[in-house]
Amino acid sequence: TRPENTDSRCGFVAIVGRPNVGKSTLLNHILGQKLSITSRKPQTTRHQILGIKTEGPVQAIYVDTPGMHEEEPRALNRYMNRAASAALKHVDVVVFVVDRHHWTPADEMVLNKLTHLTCPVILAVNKVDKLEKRETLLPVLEELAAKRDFAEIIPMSALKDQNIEPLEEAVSRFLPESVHFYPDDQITDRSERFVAAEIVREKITRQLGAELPYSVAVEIEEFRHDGKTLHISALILVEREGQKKIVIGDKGERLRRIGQEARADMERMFDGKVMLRLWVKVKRGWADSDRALKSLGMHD
Ligand code: GDP
Ligand code: MG
Ligand code: K
Repeated sequence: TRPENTDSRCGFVAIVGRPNVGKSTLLNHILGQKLSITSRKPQTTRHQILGIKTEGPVQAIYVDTPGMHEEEPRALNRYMNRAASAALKHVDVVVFVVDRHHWTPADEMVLNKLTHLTCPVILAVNKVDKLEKRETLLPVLEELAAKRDFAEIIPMSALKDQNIEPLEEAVSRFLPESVHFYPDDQITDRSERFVAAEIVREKITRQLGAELPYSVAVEIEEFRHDGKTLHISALILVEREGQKKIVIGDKGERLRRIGQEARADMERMFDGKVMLRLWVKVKRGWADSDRALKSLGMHD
């Protein structure tokens, strides 16, 4: 926190949008760090993540909501929907991310959840790098503008880092005057353990793609610094024996690759030598059980 002065601003920013529009990619670019995992598969963001960006007098605290999507009977999806709605209640600005090339029923659903919000909603029209003709953008923007009274409409590309700065400027204009809630050098409220687990989960998702649904959880069993090296043991929980085989791969090759890639990221993130050990265990039906979710720390 800094002493109160008139230009000091601070507030919460929710990034919302259906799965796969680029919310995590955007957050990662804004923060310049790998805090929120991204992949081609929807629903990879299970937790509500705070990423803190302080620039001079402005501190923006970003909440990356899990993808909003149709109700599904499984406990995991119920949890994700609750988390998504809860995230919107106490924010100062909402960034609604959509894909420039199609508006879907899922976008409509997210828009409906924004109906009663009184805070400004900025529409971020993402993936404009995929536009073949620039002139096709204008009619799309006009069509989107008619859907709600947006505070700003900003075409951008999270992936190619196009127009992200104007988006951040728009966000900071809508943040209230306030002292900063976090120290200016803090980038997340998440523990290093949490970040370690997210890194492992990202590598699994990237390696396995469509072979594995979102039925993988990672628990950090050991996180210990011995003065020279950071020792991390992570338990990978899957739902079925067959999934365990897939994660481990032929002669352990896949698990080894997941470990190598995760360790490289961890050494960058934690700025030092990391010794990483991975275990795979079958925990039957964990995605179906509310109790199991609670034991994994995923409850609201
Ligand atoms: P989320 O589910 O909304 O968090 O979406 P992600 O950030 O995980 O992104 C989903 C996919 O879209 C990934 O393959 C990203 O690389 C891709 N993506 C995100 N932003 C852009 C963009 O601006 N342009 C293009 N071409 N792809 C993007
Ligand atoms: Mg995401
Ligand atoms: K995703």
